[in-house]
Amino acid sequence: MTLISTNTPTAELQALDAAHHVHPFTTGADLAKKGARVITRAEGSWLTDSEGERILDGMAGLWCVNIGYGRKELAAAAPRQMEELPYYNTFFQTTHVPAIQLSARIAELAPGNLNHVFYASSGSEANDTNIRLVRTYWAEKGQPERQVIISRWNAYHGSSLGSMSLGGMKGMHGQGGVVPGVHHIDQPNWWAEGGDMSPEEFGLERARQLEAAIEEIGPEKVAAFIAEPVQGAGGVIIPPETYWPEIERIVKKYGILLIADEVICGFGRTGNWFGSQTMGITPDIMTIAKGLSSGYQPIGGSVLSDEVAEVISGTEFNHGYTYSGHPVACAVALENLRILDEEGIVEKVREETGPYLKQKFESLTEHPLVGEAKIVGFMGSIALTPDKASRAAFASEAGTVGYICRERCFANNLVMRHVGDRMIISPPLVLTREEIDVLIARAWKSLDECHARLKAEGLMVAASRS
Ligand code: PXG
Repeated sequence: MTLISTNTPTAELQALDAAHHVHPFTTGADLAKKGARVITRAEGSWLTDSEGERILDGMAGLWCVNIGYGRKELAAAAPRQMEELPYYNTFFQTTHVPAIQLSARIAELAPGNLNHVFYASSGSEANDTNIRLVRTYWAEKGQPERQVIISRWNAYHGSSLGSMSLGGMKGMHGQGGVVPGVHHIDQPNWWAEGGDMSPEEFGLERARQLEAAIEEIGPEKVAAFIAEPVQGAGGVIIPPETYWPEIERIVKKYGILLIADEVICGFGRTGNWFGSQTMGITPDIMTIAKGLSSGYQPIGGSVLSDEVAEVISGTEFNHGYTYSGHPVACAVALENLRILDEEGIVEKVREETGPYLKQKFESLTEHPLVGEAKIVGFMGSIALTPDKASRAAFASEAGTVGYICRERCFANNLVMRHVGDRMIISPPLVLTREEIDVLIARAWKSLDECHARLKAEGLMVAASRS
């Protein structure tokens, strides 16, 4: 075996990585061109790489390290639980203290009558659970023909076959096909798709696509509508204010279940414990993961309303994962929730650092390359454009400019992702005012460098409007 450590030279680590490690959402060509950046340590909101560079993590890992890196309390919770009970399952009428405790705590934090948790190890698994769960729910209610789940184009609900089918990423659908019974409507992305409508008109138009879809499919065949309160991986798309109230009216009118995918929005990201609270909606089911453990352990789940849980418990739901309610993951999640609560981190995002970040982030619209800058709590995005007035897209293939900008950010030791030609941030919720200033300064510098390169390469060109 080749023995390596964080002291092994970077090039050697990268070569071994490229030789044996198949990465998600990464091309072999990119890895061959430039090896993967090797992250060796992290503390607070800062990463350290194998070259000793300190990088500000504007994405909280993958939108998950809400509490920041390096919390000793979480690190201590895992071995403590491992020594007491490293594993036992929650199948066949058994349970254990960490799963009981965490379920009761989530029930306290979740809004309304969302009082019951079915565990998974990830958001993808939890959304797979949701597909089977809502169909089983309707079968139990004597309406087994209610099979169709309506979702949205450009939604992200996970990467497993079921959750990916719920999602609306066409590039993913093209790799391996989709499961039947999912119908997609358009997303409420006013900047890119709103045309000449006002945001308010557009929000209503997009919400009413749900009603049209239900009528077209047949209301007796529709089981549920699933959506992220604020789309994350789709580019942090904050819907117009008219959108969610109209969606609520429609799901209530037809009596279909509303699944809020809170995998990113949950646990403080939008300034409340859940994005549903920020958007003012009352879902029947919430998908949770990521911030539940701040990424320190893989854990996710479906939070069910009293009514949904009661119907499901009327049958034996033949579903579950070996690691559903894993005791170590539950113990770490509990410690994470304790700290988020006791240190008032969610309130800080809502009342202190969130408003400060909003003010600074929105000032990026003064940059010549930036059209809109939208942010809720600690998740935000900017639209890059060659022409602000017309909200034009670039003539180059979508993502070309975003990729250049992301490369500049990375070179300036800031992790800021691109989705197409939108740049997104979702930093740890513990980011301080001083760190917010660093983030904005590095973003501005990266935008300048990107802009200079676009001008030099003749890429500041608007696509013709179709
Ligand atoms: N729902 C939502 C809303 C998500 O954002 C999942 C479900 C799936 O969770 P798991 O734990 O199975 O990954 C997600 C995950 C990105 C990116 O690049 C986003 C996610 C995952 C990986 C990358 O934006 N979101």
